[in-house]
Amino acid sequence: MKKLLLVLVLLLTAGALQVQAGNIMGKVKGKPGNVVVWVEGVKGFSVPATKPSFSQRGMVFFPALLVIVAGQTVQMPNDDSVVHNVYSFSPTKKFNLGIYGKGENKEVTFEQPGVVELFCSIHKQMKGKILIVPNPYYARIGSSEMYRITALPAGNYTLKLWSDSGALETRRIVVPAKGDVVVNF
Ligand SMILES: [Cu+2]
Repeated sequence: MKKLLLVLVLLLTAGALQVQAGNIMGKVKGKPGNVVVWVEGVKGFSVPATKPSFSQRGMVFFPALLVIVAGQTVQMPNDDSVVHNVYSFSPTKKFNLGIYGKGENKEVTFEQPGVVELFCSIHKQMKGKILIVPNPYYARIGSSEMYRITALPAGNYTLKLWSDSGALETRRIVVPAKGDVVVNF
């Protein structure tokens, strides 16, 4: 009898600890430019340990738009045979890496969410953007115009849509403990 009780208690505890998670999916139509959808207000996630690359290659920034999670560090290697001087005046993150040459790499950590515009003081035509989202629950919209953000803890959140052509939209959403919520833009 005691053993049975112990088994019951263990089963109940395991059930309570199981995270209830749902998915957000939908379609984004007719938004020009690079479009990103992300969730605000998520608690209890870890920042990816990877260090994405935002390089100088062929006299342009590559990629032209990089999306990262707040707290991530970005590598900015010079893959050209000429020197560059990468800088940002954006309030989200101001920095100036100084002049550096072929094969050299510098790293920048972006602590807060927002948009950072990057330039090179030597080559005025060089322009790039880094979008810093608050957590790993985001999706870039590809040519299918579909997106899916999975395994989100159940709860109330704000869903944001951003485009580098200027669109910014906000939706209040409720993520169920199981299954999908559909949000179209
Ligand atoms: Cu340059």
